[in-house]
Amino acid sequence: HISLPSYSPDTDVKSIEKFFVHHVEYTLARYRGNINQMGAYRALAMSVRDRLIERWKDTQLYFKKNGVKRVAYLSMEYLIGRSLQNAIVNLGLEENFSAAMKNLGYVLEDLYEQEADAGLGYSGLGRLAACFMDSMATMDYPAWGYGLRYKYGMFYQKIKNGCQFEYPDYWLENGNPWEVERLDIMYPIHFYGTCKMEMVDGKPHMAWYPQQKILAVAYDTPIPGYLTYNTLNLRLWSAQPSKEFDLDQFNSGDLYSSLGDRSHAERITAVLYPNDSSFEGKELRLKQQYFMVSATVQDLLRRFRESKRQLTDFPELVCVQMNDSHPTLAAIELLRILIDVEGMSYDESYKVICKSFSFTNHVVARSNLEKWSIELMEKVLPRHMHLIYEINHHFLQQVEKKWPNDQGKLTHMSIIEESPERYVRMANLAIVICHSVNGVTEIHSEMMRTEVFPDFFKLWPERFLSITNGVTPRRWMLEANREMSDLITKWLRTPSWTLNLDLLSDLARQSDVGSLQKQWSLAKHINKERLAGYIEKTLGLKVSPESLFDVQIKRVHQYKRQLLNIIYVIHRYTTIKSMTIEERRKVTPRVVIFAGKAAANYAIAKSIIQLINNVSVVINNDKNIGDLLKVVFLPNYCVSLAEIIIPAADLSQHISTAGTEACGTSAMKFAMNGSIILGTMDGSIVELSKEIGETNVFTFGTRAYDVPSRRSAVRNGEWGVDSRFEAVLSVIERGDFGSHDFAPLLNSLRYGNDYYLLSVDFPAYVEVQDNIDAAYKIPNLWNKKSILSTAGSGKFSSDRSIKQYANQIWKIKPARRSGPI
Ligand code: DL6
Repeated sequence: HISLPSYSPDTDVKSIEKFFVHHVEYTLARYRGNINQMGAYRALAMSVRDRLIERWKDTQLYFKKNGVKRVAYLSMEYLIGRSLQNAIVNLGLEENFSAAMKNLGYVLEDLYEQEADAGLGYSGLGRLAACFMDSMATMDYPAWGYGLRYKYGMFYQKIKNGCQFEYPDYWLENGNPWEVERLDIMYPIHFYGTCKMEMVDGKPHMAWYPQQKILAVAYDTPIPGYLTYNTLNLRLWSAQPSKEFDLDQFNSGDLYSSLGDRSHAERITAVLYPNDSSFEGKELRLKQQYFMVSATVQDLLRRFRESKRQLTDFPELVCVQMNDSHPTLAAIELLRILIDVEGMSYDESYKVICKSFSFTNHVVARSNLEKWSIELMEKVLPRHMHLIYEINHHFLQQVEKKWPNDQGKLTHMSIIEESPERYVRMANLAIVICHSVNGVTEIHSEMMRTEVFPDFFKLWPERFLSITNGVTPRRWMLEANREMSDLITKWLRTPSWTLNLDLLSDLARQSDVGSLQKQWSLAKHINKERLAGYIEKTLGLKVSPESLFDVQIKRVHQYKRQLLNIIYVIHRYTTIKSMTIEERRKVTPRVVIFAGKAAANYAIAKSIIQLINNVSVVINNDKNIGDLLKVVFLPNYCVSLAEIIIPAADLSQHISTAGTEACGTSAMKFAMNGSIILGTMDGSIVELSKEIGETNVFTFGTRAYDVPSRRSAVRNGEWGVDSRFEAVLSVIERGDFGSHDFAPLLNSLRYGNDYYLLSVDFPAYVEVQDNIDAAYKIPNLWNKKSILSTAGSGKFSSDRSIKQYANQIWKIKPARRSGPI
């Protein structure tokens, strides 16, 4: 094992026991002999947190003393999952903690299970932010994460009679031992009101008279790096009513209104908006965004001022990375403060923001780019709207200069959309004010250059970068898949792959070695047994770990095509049913596993969940089929569930219509865990198949460049639909899978409506599935592909992504604390 030399006497087994007992007795006020598993988890988590806090304070002091440039990572989502195991593993102390807990009568792994997931995110960009925090800490970069402390995270999904129901996820129910409430760090955030032009020192000056003031209180969560003393901070803001305003009403005897104000203020950070639903236009979401960025900018300025340098030097000490366009108002807020509060000129202030800010775009379709109604912006943030107009005015002059008299360019590129309604185009704004904008895979970045923002690319080619996403191997391999991690360490003869994932490539050389293959498939089998146990416990369904575990887990969305998968499952089922006994002997038994949430107001996605569940009831109860085919929908997809499923997958599906998935980071996690990829040439699959080798992944379907012409063929009824596909639609229509009204779902595939090309890709999908069945029958071949999947996944560590951000965009350097100061 690689581990840190322990400089603190507090991390030996006896000290861990002592601190644990201290928290049981003094923090939880319980008797040491009378504590349940949840109590034990909390006491343990708090003793781990104490260790982190020491390191984190020292790290901050170290950064400050050395005057290093820092990056602030701004994201509306952080899909963190659980923290206990991650913290203990990153501290390099799992053995000590395990021994200490054993001495006290607990099993460490059981305590891990007590923790609720911190689900402060819904989509890929939220999990990406969490992986990035781990990598920034591990690689010693001076970084801060900023976001919101939602009281209710991503909804809890229950399935009843096949249908998704959403329940609030009050993840703070048992307290959150990882955070520190910082009542000493609080900023006022203003909304609404009016702006007036006034004369200050003989010069015209726009003054904002806001109407509402709410306080942002910091909650800090230490983020430990892996095997480094460096520990970073994730600062999440929570809304509180401002005392002054309460007092006014209180004094006038209006007690209930003052309470009303309180709950009104707290609403801002009450709940996360799942970002598939159209939150555009929702005032509360706009307030959330501004609340987060205003508090953050004030915090950055406060820390910057400690350096005593001039504000024009801000970009030399601070850079800001915006995770999608949601935090773009941060730049406008900084501009406002520099001009209105600090009295700097527009030009000077504008230079500061352009040098400081950079933007990652996670969206592919132009229609999905974020925009805000101008009416709403003018109401909630009138001064910011003025500044946006001013920025647009200067920007359009540049466009006019480059393309004189080109009204089309002005209309398309403007930050303001004029018709049919007036909107602020947040991505356009972000590109204009940032010095760098990046896509999240090569194919996505190319689409940004050619389809999404082609004119911006022509204007500022140097601004456009591509940085392929990555995931942290600590959580997704070392912690989630201990069996395989130990094997990798053994066969690579070093544990350092956890810090240098490129080392995995050496497994390729050994992929034919029989004993490695044997141990590899045994590790997979153990993980499959674990998942089978979970499925039985959760759904009461027995599945055989001997079957091929075929997994698709992700948000449920039409473009991700879970519907194509379930249509194929029905086809497979009817095919098996029509087989003779002799033919059935040749069938590769499969367990097809789904998990994923649909946004609450996304009716078609919810209908897909219903269909999957209805199909599973029919197939799983068909005695005639037995273990040849099982279908599983695991409810409440979340990080901790993914940690059980991913290591157990033989095959994982990433089958979005080409050109619709910006990246898709789950494929990286699956490949790292030796799952073979079944995918379309979209997002991360393009690069994964290059790294793993095209013959070792199963790809199929329309390529992105052919999508437009096929779409138009479908729309015009010129595409001949495969009879097997149509047969499946008919059995659904006939009611073989329940009486639920699947008509809207079926209609989305017929009459020229098949926008995501399921009918077009179906024949190729069936064919590739046959190839998979055949490959699975040859264990040597399959195991080799599985080992090669892991061997080829080194590029997809988030450490590599972060290094690229640091070198190419942020221009920051690691600052590693070598030990106690
Ligand atoms: O870049 C992270 C992640 C990608 O892997 C996904 O392909 C992409 O869909 C996702 N995008 C978002 C944006 N919001 N929405 N919807 O999360 O980003």
